[in-house]
Amino acid sequence: MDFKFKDLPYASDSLEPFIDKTTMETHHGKHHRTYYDNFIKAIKDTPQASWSLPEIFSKISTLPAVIRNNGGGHYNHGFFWDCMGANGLRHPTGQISQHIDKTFGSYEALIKSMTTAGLSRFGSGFVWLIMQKNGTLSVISTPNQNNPLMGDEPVQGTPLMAIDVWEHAYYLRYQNSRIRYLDAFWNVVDWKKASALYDAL
Ligand code: MN3
Repeated sequence: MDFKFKDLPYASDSLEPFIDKTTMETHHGKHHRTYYDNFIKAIKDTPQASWSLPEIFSKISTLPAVIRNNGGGHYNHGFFWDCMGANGLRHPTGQISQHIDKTFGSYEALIKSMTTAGLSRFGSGFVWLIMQKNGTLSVISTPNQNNPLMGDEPVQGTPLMAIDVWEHAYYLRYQNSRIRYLDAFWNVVDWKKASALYDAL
């Protein structure tokens, strides 16, 4: 596989004031970059160098922790950047919107569910909206750099939306207040990718 480290899909200051420029630059250019570099180093000259990320994640329990942590870190951040945008689609539309209403009652209830999941995650991790194989739309959280594609996660599925709840995602602007960061996130959310992923299922 040709694994790529991509630029942010928007200017690093374009999510201000909700997510600050320094956080975006550090988070993308240092944290994500380090996961990426360490992932590439970890798979170099191994069979995994020719696998796709979903293949690697499906067999993650058989692979070294360094691949889990850094491969997960690379994928999760790449996914997360696309979940935000300066001119994002701030409200889900179309089929995914109908499914959200049917499952959670309303978009506001989904926000509440993802916020609660983020606050309940002890330590570091991610919150996800996923589609399980059986067609159930679910909010889950994963520890560290795990994700819902990993074969040993208790609830697995296709990621549609992600929020990074590691302290490095919010500490500079919000210090220890994860709730203020989670509240701010919905001002910069972009549902375009989630809608497209849903429609492609
Ligand atoms: Mn992060």
